[in-house]
Amino acid sequence: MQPAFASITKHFEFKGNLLEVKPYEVGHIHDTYIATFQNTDGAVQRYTLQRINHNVFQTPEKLMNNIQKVTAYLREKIAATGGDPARETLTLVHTTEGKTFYTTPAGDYWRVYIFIENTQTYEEIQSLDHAYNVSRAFGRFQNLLRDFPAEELHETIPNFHHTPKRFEAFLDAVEKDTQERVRFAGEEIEFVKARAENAPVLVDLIRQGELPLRVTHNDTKFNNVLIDNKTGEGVCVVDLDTVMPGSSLYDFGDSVRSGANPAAEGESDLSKVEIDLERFEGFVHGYLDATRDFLTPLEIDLLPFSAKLMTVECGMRFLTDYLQGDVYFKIDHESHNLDRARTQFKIVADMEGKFGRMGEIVERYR
Ligand code: GN1
Ligand code: MG
Repeated sequence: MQPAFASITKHFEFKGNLLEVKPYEVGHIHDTYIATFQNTDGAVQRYTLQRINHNVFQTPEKLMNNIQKVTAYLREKIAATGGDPARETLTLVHTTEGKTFYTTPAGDYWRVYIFIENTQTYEEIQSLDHAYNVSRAFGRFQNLLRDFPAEELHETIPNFHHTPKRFEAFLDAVEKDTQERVRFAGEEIEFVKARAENAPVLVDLIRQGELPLRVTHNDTKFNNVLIDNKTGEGVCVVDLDTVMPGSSLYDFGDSVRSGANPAAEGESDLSKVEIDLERFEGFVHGYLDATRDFLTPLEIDLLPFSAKLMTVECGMRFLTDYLQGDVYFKIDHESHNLDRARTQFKIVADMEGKFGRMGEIVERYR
């Protein structure tokens, strides 16, 4: 059943009359809609309306506080460098009470952003330029936030990319086997266990001070960059829920995981799934064009490893959710999370075979 939109939109500072609301099927976490309003002069303005998943984000107020701070900071930085803040970062619409979200009597949390026109996201990488532009946009995002005071940000999902803790949660799900699904996932479980030694590499280097802690995006799926319809450039980075202290390697690694495989994230025909090295090159080139000035040599050395680790981690999270009965990610068929896990592990296996070539590509652009 669709929510009663008028009873939600009336709490926000909208101009004009609500014409329509349409579901917008993106992401595995929140419920997203596009709301169209018409002003008295006839002009039409679209907005993105989201019901925050507060099972995943358990402190929506703190989450929205982060987003408010980060977008305000970005707006200033973008203006100072001659950019257009209305297009290059998200703008929240406030409630009539001046808040960044509205809580319904039933306890749902809603927020609204102005829709950035003449841009779109894609569910597949369109070209090598697209890979380059997505990656450069994520790199630029990190560059803009270089001096953001990290201590001002709340950790919206604690230990989000703490791979060893993700690994422990996975082992616990296998051990408990509440859904009796372990019997369907024997090979996948072994695949993860065989890579256990990779899990602590990045968190250990951060703890030892070898890798810098930065303010990062942490959810750099390629469809989290709005692409300009005319120029094809990456205009704006969206989905700011997990912006918090992290590693540049989480961001680079996850963008490669999501975008360098030409098949869908949950593709069940594994023969279509691989790491495409040309796309990988696009990601490396775009990312380094925006970050080469400030990344440390070790961060650059670890780019190929980060792609592998973030793909293992994501696959492990899908598999954990499958074993726990699909309580976290939205699914559209019973084995969806298992299919997604298999896809990730096929990418990992392919990366292991091409690891040397991935390293050579990084050397060419560093
Ligand atoms: C989720 O929000 P969305 O769908 O872009 C998840 C990411 C995963 C991704 C896998 C908060 O991202 O961590 O990499 O699914 N976000 C959260 O597709 O868990
Ligand atoms: Mg997200």
